[in-house]
Amino acid sequence: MPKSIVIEPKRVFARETIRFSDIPVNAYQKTVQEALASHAPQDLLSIWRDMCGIREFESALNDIKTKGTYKGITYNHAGPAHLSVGQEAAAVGMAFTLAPDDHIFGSHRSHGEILAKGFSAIRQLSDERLLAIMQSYRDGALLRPVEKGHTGSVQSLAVRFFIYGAYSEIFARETGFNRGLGGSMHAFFAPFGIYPNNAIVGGSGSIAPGAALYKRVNRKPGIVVANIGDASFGCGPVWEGMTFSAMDQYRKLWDASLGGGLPIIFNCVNNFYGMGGQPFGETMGIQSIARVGAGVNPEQMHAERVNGYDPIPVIDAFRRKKQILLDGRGPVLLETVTYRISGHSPSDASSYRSKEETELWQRADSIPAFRHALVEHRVLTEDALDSAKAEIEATIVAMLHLAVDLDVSPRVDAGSELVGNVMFSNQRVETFDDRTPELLQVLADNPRVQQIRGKIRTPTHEGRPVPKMKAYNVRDAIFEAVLHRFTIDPTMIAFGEENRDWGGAFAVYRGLTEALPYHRLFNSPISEAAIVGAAVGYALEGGRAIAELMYADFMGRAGDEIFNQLAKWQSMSAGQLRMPVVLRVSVGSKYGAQHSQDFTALVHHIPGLKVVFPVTPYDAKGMMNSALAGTDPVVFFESQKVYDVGELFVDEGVPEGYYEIDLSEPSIKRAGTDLTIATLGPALYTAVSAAEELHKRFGLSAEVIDLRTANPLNYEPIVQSVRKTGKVLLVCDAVERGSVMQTVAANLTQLCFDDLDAPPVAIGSRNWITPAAELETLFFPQVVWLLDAIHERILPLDGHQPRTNHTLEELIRREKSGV
Ligand SMILES: Cc1ncc(C[n+]2csc(CCOP(=O)(O)OP(=O)(O)O)c2C)c(N)n1
Ligand SMILES: [Mg+2]
Repeated sequence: MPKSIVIEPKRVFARETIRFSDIPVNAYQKTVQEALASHAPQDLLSIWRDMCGIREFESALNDIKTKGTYKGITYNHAGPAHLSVGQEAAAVGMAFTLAPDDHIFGSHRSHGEILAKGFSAIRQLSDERLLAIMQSYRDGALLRPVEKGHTGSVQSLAVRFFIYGAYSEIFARETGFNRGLGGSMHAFFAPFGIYPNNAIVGGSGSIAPGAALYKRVNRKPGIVVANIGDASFGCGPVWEGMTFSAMDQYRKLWDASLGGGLPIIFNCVNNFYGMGGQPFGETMGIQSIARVGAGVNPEQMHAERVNGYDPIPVIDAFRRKKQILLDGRGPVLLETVTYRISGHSPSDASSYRSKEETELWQRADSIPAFRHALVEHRVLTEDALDSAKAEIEATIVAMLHLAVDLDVSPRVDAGSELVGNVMFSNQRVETFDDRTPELLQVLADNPRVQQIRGKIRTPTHEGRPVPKMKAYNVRDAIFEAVLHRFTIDPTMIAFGEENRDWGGAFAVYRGLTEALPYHRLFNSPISEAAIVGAAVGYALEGGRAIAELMYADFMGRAGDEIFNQLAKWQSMSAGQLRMPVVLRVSVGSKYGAQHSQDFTALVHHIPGLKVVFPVTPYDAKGMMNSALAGTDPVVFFESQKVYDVGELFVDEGVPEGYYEIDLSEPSIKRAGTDLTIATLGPALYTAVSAAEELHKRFGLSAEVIDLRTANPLNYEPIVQSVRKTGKVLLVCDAVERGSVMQTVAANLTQLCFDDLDAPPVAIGSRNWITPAAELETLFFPQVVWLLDAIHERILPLDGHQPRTNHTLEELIRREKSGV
């Protein structure tokens, strides 16, 4: 059933006023006495201890970084250290109310948040659970060094473990949370609800909504907090993430039992600075980040600005905001005001602010201020505070000692293939949960399933080619594979622009609307960054997602999410996280310069992505099946030129049942002996036509190989073919400069050097904009180009009169002029 949200002109044009409500600023007005009385003294002591711990952790790091020594420990730390001295109250207040099931995502300046959340989780988890985590996490690699000589409680052991893991991670040690592959800006520890921290400013803004989405769709407990800086509110993806989180459909169209609005708090850690730029008064006009909420939804994201220089108002705010999320009324925007006393990094000379200003904030420093309040109001004695402080500081120094010691905390073996081995998880997971997948109908009743049943899946029928209308095509193949996985894996969701009702941008999903509830298939805002980012967050939490970008051309809008997020979290977690995301991108034609680009080369260049481009129904179904059973991010290119094409190469036809195709395997589409033509994308069909002409006109037998994939790619069958033929032409529809085929040509030159009669030649589209549909034959490789290129550069064709210029002089001319 399509949704029916009727738009009535009469209502739309009725006179009205859009009203905003007041946004509270520093609403917490309890007296210090009242504030302290609302917490147990033991909790207040923990808060104090945590703040002191963070301060010590960061101060030690600052000294190590700037002086190479701290309390007798010497070490030269090469990596970054973005410190949060001054921001401790904000971090501890944020973490205080969060349960281990509540997940935080953060920024490059997250050490304080990580520690605060870790300490908070340690206090809440049972000894058994803590031991189980420490013993199982990386098979006890972080536990062994810290349990030696330890005689205290399990909780104190966990504190040692946690601080040690954090320092080790920062110092790129094998004993770090993520074997040092994350490092200072990306450190995280999922068992305590600490999810990836992001060196891309605002990076968590588009990912954390996916984590909240996971919690809703899969009915998991807990909320999600995205801790992002004030300056990150200038980032498009942050706005997209908020818009995505505030979609009406969660509360208006989704099943109420799922819990309503996304359970996410965008927590702006407002320290008034980017690095040196000031969002208020200089680089933005917002004046207060809380104001942003008013632009996002009628609830104004329940936005509020709180004093983050005191942990108590922050705790109060988080408690209230968490309840809003649990009531299904999210998302929430919180502006937690604090100040970064430390520089942006230890090399920062603070040239952008006055000494007087820093001193003002130092005088108001939350740590001595909190101590003063506790002592003055006789909540805790100076002795109790001092000994808690001394204890945590001693632990931190001891853990720093262990972490810098190369014997205790070695680096990963330099000669090992560790990084290479964790770029992909290469697993096969049938389903990420054993719940019964939610479907709206028996598949036999689905109109699309019924329609496909009547189609012909073989290249010919009763001796004749199959008419287009009757052919089982690429569109059907992708649909079948997607529908199959929806019936197996209850966590699987698909979303993107026009995915529901419309049937997916090019009708690939037609029929899915009838089969799936809203939360498994939904329309997103036109927010490519949030679409990919949410899929990343969803996968990091343990679900499978298919995100769709309507045209490959729009990948730029999701550049960070594709290049820095989707591609990197598996390896930055040292293989502990998986990324089961299929990103469908459709390559257009006929729509000109901004709707017709094949960007395989861009993504193929980025380590950490699988990149495939099937163009036949058999390949599309088998490869989508593999992608959807895997655990790696797959950028799944589809060509609008071939959505309607039936199977032409597999005589037995496309199986109705399930099968998989190895995502690294090229496919020989036509056997031959004189010349190899390898293709990627719809150029396969151009190559097949060229092969036919070569045969008809010149009696040559060309072997046509469809790579089907750009990465990973098994070169063996290609090398075998080229060794046999001694000649190879490589063709794709992407612009020729820097194309995947140029990489393949360069590799084949080395792999087959002794067997080649001519250098490998790569043909692509011209290095131009894609012109109008009427002019496309000037742009995309044509059959005649292939023949001309073979004639000029590989094998003179008897009597052939070239019509296009593929000479080497022309190559030089084009390169020189940059086109
Ligand atoms: C996309 C991006 N642009 C620029 C940078 C460089 N950079 C690192 S931190 C920073 C300032 C961030 O300010 P804010 O978001 O307020 O966080 P804060 O550093 O104050 O915690 C900049 C510009 C980056 N890491 N990522
Ligand atoms: Mg800032």
